[in-house]
Amino acid sequence: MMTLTNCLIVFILVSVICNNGVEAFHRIYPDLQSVSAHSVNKLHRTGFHFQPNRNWINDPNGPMYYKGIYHLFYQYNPKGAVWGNIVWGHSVSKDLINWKELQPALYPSKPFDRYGCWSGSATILPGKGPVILYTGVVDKRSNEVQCIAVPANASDPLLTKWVKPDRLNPIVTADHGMNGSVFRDPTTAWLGKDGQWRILVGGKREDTGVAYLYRSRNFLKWIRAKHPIHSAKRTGMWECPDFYPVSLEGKNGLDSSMMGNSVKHVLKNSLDITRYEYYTIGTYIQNQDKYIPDKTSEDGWGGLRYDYGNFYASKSFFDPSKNRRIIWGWANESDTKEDDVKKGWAGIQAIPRTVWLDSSGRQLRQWPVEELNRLRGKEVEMNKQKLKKGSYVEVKGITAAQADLEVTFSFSSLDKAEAFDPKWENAEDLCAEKGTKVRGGVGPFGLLTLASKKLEEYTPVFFRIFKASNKHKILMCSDAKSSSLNRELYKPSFAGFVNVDLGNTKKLSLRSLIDHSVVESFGVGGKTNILSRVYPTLAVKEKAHLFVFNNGTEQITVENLKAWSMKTARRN
Ligand SMILES: *[C@@H]1O[C@H](CO)[C@@H](O)[C@H](O)[C@H]1NC(C)=O
Ligand SMILES: *[C@@H]1O[C@H](CO)[C@@H](O)[C@H](O)[C@H]1NC(C)=O
Ligand SMILES: *[C@@H]1O[C@H](CO)[C@@H](O)[C@H](O)[C@H]1NC(C)=O
Ligand SMILES: *[C@H]1O[C@@H](CO)[C@H](O)[C@@H](O)[C@@H]1NC(C)=O
Repeated sequence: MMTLTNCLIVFILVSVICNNGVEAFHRIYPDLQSVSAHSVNKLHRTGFHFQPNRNWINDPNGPMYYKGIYHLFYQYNPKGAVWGNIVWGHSVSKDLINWKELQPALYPSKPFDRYGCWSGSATILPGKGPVILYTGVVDKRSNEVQCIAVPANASDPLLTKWVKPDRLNPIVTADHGMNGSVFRDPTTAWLGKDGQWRILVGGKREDTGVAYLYRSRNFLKWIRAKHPIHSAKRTGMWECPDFYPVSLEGKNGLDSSMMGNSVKHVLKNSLDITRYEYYTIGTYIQNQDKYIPDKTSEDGWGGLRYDYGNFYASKSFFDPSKNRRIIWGWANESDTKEDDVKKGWAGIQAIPRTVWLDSSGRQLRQWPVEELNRLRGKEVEMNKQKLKKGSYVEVKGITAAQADLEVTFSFSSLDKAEAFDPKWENAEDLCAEKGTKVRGGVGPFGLLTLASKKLEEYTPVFFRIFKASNKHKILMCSDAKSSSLNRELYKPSFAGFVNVDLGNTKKLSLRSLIDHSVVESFGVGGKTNILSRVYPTLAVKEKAHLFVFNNGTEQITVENLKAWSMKTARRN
């Protein structure tokens, strides 16, 4: 007898096979997208990472701080746990951690967004209040236009109701010669010294990724600049561009319109081909509206990443209440569509991260917003714990499935570091090849998170140090290979290199946020970050364990480790 679930699986397989390719991720599951979530399976739901009460979410949209309230919108399917029926879900918070879910803010209601209200951004107009620019999908062939929505009542701090003025919309359409089906995701606007507002819209010309620039004097009538602000060959569609200034001094964030000598700019794009995000740091020449990445900042998929794991379609905003810039990023599931339908939900947002320019000027750093620390409960510590080759020690006394942990490891010598083979360009391949099981010289050492007691399952987050011709190469991995006994999962060996000089200090630090089906890690003060989605079968709830380990010949010392049980954030 065929159960309902089996029927669903057959439907999914058929619809996957028959889907001969809209955009890589805008996959359509006609049979599933309106299968409503009857119940929500809590086993792997997060305790403090944002997710709505049920159903599918993807990109964070229009984050902002307004009248004392943080607003987060997100691509949301109100009818089911796979992508489809896309509206702007809306949640509000006073602290970026505890959230209240409101009614969707934008949903298809007009000819210019009949087939979807896709991603976009908020801009707060001085003296007037917020406006939203978003992508409307006008037809089944995914022709996209840019639209404007304004609050029905800008005095309402919750901004519950939004209107889309007919006489203005759409505000931007693809010009002749542009491809309207790859034309989306308007940025927050910034105001130039010449009194004109500017926005970017992501696009593609043949295989060249493009960030189109538009200008407006009144925010209503927008004209495309002759040249895009930037483009790069062989990078494919640029989704969700983000463009903002960072300060050369200190960690403070800047308003998007800030210019001057003490400022660099960041351009981030989400590459639809790889489904990862990349950024460059560079110079913005405003009178020519040109952005030139620094020589040390590469365009495309050899470039820098916010996160070397599961993190996409991110968007930043300036928070004037604490003078910081914060980025939100979406982390999709690593399980199957069938699992998602069964569990009634899919997609989370990463912990909001403060972002600033590293003192080297060559990369960004990120750190969980300080408000997260308020969820820290019971604390345990470990000091000067020696880890010989092959040893592991349990961090006991906290809820290991819902925890925050900060640790500093030290070692006295780098002599035993393995030689680095220059052909290991790809950190992920190297992590997959060596993992935690191939013994090394200095490392692998780090954490075993979401581990079952006898290590049938675990998600290791660790470092491994190599000696290259003129310096050391530090690999950071978050390896999902052994994370679950369930075979039907995507289990990548996510990894990145960390740019750090070990010369004097011989120390490496790590912070990991562990949250049932997420391990979100920040290496060396947020220089290299990796978010993994994992679904243990044994290491769940109170059966999850946490260890520190060393599988290299060089002895490692846990200088200091602090770990906290994390309370559950309020979400209703
Ligand atoms: C607008 O919102 C404010 C603040 O919530 C409220 O006092 C006012 O009555 C609202 N105006 C309308 C027309 O609803
Ligand atoms: C426009 O882009 C879509 C999506 O990449 C592609 O399938 C289509 O062929 C493009 N159309 C033209 C005219 O280049
Ligand atoms: C450490 O290496 C040994 C030998 O390869 C292996 O059996 C063991 O599983 C490794 N430890 C971890 C935590 O992977
Ligand atoms: C998240 O899911 C995995 C497994 O299905 C895909 O391989 C990724 O491409 C996907 N990521 C995004 C950003 O869509």
